[in-house]
Amino acid sequence: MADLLRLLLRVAEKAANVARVCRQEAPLFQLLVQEKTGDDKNKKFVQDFKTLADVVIQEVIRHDVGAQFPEMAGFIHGEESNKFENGLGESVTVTVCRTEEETAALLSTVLDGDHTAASLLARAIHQDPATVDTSTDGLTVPLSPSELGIWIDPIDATSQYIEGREEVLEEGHLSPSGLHCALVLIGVYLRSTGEPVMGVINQPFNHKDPAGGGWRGKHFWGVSCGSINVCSVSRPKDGTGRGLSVVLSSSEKQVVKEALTSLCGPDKLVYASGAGYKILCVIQGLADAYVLSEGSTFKWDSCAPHALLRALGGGIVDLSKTLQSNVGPQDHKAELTYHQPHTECKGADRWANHGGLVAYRDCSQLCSIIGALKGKL
Ligand code: 2IP
Ligand code: CA
Ligand code: CA
Repeated sequence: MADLLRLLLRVAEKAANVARVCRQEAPLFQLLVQEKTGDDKNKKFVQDFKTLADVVIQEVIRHDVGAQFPEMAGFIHGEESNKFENGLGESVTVTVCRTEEETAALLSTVLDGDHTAASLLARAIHQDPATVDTSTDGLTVPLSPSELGIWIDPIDATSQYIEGREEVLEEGHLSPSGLHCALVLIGVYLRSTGEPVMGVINQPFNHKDPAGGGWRGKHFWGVSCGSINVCSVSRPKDGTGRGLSVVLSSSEKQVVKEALTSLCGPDKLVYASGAGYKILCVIQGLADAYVLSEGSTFKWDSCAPHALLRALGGGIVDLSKTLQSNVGPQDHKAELTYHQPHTECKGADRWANHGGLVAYRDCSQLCSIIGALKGKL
């Protein structure tokens, strides 16, 4: 299934192009950042456009993967629904059509007849992305499409995407907020066990082209399946003696901050936006772990980066299950899985990571964190 990986890298790059186009092209950008003033219809329209960027990206991914792997078509899930109500109260199903013109015509009905904006979006959807350098040659993945399902978060950290603050990233340095926190996340899991087996992360706004050609992205991928564990990011050097560093949401509970300060020291706790970006920081070694005590992330947030962490020898556990369990945190029963909804819940909550989570690269560091939090939550 190395061809699935190559397809996901390509389609994630296409998704990143759509995300960049929405910020770069004036007619789309104005819709994205327009102040929410004016009458209700206008407010709703602006709100809708923000969702539309997400919906369009998710549909592009779903369309392209379903076209090449029809066996997967019914198992490609994401954060967004493609049913859309436009400013006139009409219900429109957003799909990728056969031709660019047809897609533009369909999008125009969602965009209340704004043909310019619709054509710009349709062009990005139908354009082949620049070839992504993947170095996946020689990789074989012993899985078949009929065993797999997919979780998509078309844009994670939407608030950072819309706010759009530009940061210059320093190599080896975690930058807490800004456009670079917005990520396209595509995760693949095994339908039978829910294990994450493949993940692609595209960071559409990694750096500005020095020659003035706008934003350039960066991509990351990983495969973890049986004895095959490959990741585009090499395992960061062991920082023994350096002390443990943990990344948190700025809205994390005070008790958690205090317990982790005792464990790591005050300057080893850092805060960053975006659930996906925080896990990416752990993957890249910019932090050792990400702790979240709330159920505020979903399967589409964690599936893709989880596969990369597993390929590096780490993982993501359910925090509350791990705290309750008598067996050690390495017990794989506490690793997050992706195939079963919480049937007692409604809507997005069916797919929430209810118990919170800890994303880690190193099991012994996970043990220290669990030790520090035991009895505190
Ligand atoms: C959000 C986004 C938020 C995150 C939240 C996610 O996804 O990643 O940034 O909160 O958990 O569900 P925080 O930044 O506090 O970690 P989206 O942007 O897709 O809604
Ligand atoms: Ca998200
Ligand atoms: Ca999202």
